Amino acid sequence: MNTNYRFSFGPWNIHSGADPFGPPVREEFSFAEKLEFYKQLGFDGVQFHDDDVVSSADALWSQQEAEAKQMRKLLDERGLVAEFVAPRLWEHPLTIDGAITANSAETRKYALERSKRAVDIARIVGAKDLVLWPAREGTYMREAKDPIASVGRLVEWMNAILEHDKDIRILGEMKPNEPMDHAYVPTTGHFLGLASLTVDPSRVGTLIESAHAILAGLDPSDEMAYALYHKKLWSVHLNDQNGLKFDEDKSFGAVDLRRAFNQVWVLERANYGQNGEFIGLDVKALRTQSKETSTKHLRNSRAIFLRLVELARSLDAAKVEELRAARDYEELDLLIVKHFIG
Ligand code: GLO
Ligand code: MG
Repeated sequence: MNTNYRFSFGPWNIHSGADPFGPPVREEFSFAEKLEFYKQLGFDGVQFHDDDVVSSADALWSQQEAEAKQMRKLLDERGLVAEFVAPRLWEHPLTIDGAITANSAETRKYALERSKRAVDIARIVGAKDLVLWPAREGTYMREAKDPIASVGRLVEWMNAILEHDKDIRILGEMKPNEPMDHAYVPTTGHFLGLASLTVDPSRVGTLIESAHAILAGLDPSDEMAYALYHKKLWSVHLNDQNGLKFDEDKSFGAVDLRRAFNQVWVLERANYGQNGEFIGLDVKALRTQSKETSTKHLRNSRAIFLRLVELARSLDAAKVEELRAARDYEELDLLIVKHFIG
């Protein structure tokens, strides 16, 4: 049993509260200030986008290299580790209609070169994983791109990354929609199918985000179990989601405690974390929070996770087996609910 969970989050999880319908509502903490929150809140791992590490993804390598080394120093001094680097391929003027699957050859070239740079940056900050969240790799309308070619382009991108660096691992973080209407590779299962087509499937795995599974109409704990059976669950983005809306990134367990419990239970049973995997959070503070109270969602998500670990461990496993054998799921239902409400 893993008794020593390690937690991570990204600097974007402390934010100024802007949404598509309104501007920021609180002043942004500087990156230096954000870094100080990690240990204070009980976190050891930092998740990065490439341009969280370097000031510009388009700058010269000499500048990026110096900035990445400086970041490594800041992490080392604070006893923090970089969990992963994700190339932020969805904000650049060239990637308005996607990056890896864009119709424009110039854009696809940009996406690949930038992603290779992200791998080089990962190496310097000490992260062994590159996360691919294919934000705009889909369409607003079916006729806009060639869907078969698009799938192939994702495989070609993975192959080029795997060949660029012999140690890097790629973690696909799949999401069915938003910002696009439909993503080409909407779920973990889709992604693992593609992973098997790459030049080195042993270096391609997944990061599963609770909200993304829910948006796909799936149960996050079953998605995690599926990846765990494949030995491909290399990170998670725990959070919560109130049904089929925009990606809410609510605090873990804040909407559906039982659904959160089942994620913890499946991670516990698989001894998740034994190979250094992080409990990553991808949570957003509600827009209504003040600046001073805008890190509570991180504190709360971590605390809820740890409380659910206790509940997973104190659940009467023999009783669960007995009720499974008797096929008395009404009684099992009550056992679980009583375990929650005492
Ligand atoms: C958005 C994603 C996003 C990623 C991050 C790292 O829906 O969850 O926050 O997790 O960019 O790849
Ligand atoms: Mg995420």
